[in-house]
Amino acid sequence: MNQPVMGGVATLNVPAYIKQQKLINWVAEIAALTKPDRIYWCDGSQEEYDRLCAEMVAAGTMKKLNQEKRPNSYLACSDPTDVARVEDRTYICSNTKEEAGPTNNWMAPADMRATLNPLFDGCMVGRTMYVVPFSMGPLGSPIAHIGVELSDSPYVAVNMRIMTRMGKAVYDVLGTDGEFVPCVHTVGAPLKAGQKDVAWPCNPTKYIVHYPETREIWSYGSGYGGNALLGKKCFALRIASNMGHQDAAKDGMGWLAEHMLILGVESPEGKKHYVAAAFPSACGKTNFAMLIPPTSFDGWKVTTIGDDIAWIKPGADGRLYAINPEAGYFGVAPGTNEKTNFNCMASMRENTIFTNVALTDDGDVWWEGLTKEAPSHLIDWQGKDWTPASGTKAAHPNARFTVAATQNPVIDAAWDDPAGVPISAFIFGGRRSTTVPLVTEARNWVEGVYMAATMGSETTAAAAGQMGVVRRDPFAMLPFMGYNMSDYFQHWLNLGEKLGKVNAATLPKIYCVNWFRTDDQGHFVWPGFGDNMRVLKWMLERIEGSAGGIENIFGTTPRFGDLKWDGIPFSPEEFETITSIDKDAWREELKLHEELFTKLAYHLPKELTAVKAALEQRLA
Ligand code: O2Y
Ligand code: MN
Repeated sequence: MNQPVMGGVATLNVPAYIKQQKLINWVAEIAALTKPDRIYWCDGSQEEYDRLCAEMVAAGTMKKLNQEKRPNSYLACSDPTDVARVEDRTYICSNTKEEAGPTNNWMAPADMRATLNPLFDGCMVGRTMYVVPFSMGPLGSPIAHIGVELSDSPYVAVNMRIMTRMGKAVYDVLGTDGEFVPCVHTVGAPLKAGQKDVAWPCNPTKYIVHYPETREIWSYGSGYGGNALLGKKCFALRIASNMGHQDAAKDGMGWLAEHMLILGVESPEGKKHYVAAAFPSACGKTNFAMLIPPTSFDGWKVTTIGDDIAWIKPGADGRLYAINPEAGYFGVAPGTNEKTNFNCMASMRENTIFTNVALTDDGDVWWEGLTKEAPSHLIDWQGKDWTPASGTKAAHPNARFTVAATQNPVIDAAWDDPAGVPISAFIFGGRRSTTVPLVTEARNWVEGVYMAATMGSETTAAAAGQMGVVRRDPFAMLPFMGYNMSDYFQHWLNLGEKLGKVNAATLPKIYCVNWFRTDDQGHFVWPGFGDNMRVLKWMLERIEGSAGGIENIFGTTPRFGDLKWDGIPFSPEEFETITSIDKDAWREELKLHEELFTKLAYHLPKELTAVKAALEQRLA
C-alpha cells in the first residue's frame, strides 16, 4: 500500500492486511492535523486488550480489581467534570438548520469546521493515536455498517473492543472500497515534552459533532461514555437514524435506528416473538431486556438481543428485522443488584470495566443499591476515603459497567444472526406518576406513532427545581435524533404504510406502557421488574389473537381478568389505580401535546394532528 508522507510526526506503519487506500489517506490526514507521537492500529486481540489495560494501570487511569473476586476486571475513575453525555455540547451540523430541526443544536458545517480545526490542530501531541476499526452489527450483515474511530484514549480503545465487533476482521469486510463512518475523537489534552500526564485527561471545552451529509463524527474534550465511544449514541443513533432516512429516497423504504432494547419472549408452548422497546435513558431498560419472569410463569422465557439500540430494516416479506448494532452493554451500575437484575449481575462477574463506582477494601466494587447496607469503608469514585457517615455518594449516579453481551446468561441464540430477528411489537414507555395507564395497545400504526411521538417522562432529579415536570421525549430519541424530528415521524408513518401494503397482518403492534403510576401517597403501585412479564404475556397473546381487552379513548387496554395474577397479591382496586383514565388530566395532557406539536410544526405530519383531533373528540 502507498504510505502517504506524514507532516513530520508519527510514521503510519500501516499493517499489510489493510487494503483500503481511502482509509489510509484519511488516517494520515487526521494524524497530520492532530500530530500524535505514535499511531497504533488496533487488531482487537485479547493480548492487545490486556496490554492496553496494563498500560492504563501503570498510568493510574485504571485499577486492576481483586483477581479472585472480580477476575480480569478494572476500575476507571474519570475526572469529576467528565461524568456524562453533554447534550448542550452536541451538534447536528446538517447543511440547513431545518434539517437538524428544533430539537437539536445546530451550526453550519463550514462554521463548525472553522471552530473545530484549531482545537484539533496538535490535540494529540505527546499521545498515541489508536486506529479502532469496528462493525456495528454482525460482521458482514446486510443491516450492519462499519466505522473507524481515531482516538487518543486507550480507555476508548478497550471499551470499543467490548462494545462493538472491533478488530482486524473488520478490514476484510471493508476491502479496498467499502464504506465506513469516520469518527475522530480526542480528549483534547496534548502533552508538552516532559509533561506528566494525569489519570483522566480531558478538556473543559467539549464538542460532540455530527456532519450527517458526509457521515462524519468529531468529538473533542471528553473521554466518557457516549461522548467518546463513538459507535454508540453518535453513530448507532444520530448518524444511523439519518442514514436510514436518507436511504428511503434510494429504495423507497429506508430503515430505522432506534433507542430500543430488543428481547425475545417465548411461551411454554414454544410460541416465540421478538419485541423492541424504547424507554428514556436510565429508565430500567437493561432490567427489562434481561427480565426474569415470576416463578408462577413456569415455562416462559425472556432472552436478550440488545439492551439499548436497535437497527431495523424491512425484509422482502414485509416484516421488520432487527439487529443489536452493539456487542456489549454500557449500563448504569447504581441501583443494580441481584434482586433488580440478577442476569446483569451475573454478566459482570468477570472481564468487566467499571467506571466511577467505589472500590472496596478487598479490591472489589460497590455502588449505591448493590447491597442493603453499605460497607463500613470504601474509596469513593473520586479516590477519597468514604464511610456511610460521609453524606456523599460513594459511586457516581451515572457510574457504569462495560461488559460483553456474550456474558449475559440469557443472551438470545439469534443475538448475532446477520439476518436479524423479526419484530412483532414496539413498546414505548415513559415515566409518569399519573395520567398514562399501565399498558395501551394502539388501534393502528398511525395511533401508535402518535403515542411514541408524544411520550414523556417526569424529571426525577430535583435539579433546577424541575422535579415532576414532564419532559417530552419522542420515541426516547430526543438526545439522539440525527435529523428533523418531524421528518422522523413522517419516516415512521411512511414505513408503516408501505409495510402494511406488503402484509398488513405482520405489521408490528404498537404499545404504550407506564410502570410508574403512583398512589395518593406517592408510592409506586406497579411492582415492575419481573412482574412486567404479566404485561408482556398479554401483549404476546394479543399478537397471537388470544387475549382480551377493552377499547377506550386512547386504544385497547387489558381488563383486570385479562392479565395473569398468579403469585402476586394485586387487587382490582390497585389495577384501577394504574389503569384508570382521568379525562380532566387527559385534557391537560393534550394541551401539552399541542405545545410539542407547535414546537415541531415545520413538516409535522398531518396524520398526527388528525389523531390528536380524534382523541379530543372522544374526550369531549
Ligand atoms: O452518560 C453516558 O455517557 C452514557 S449514556 C447511555 C449509556 C448506555 C445506554 N444508554 C445511555 C443513554 O443515555 O441513553
Ligand atoms: Mn440509552
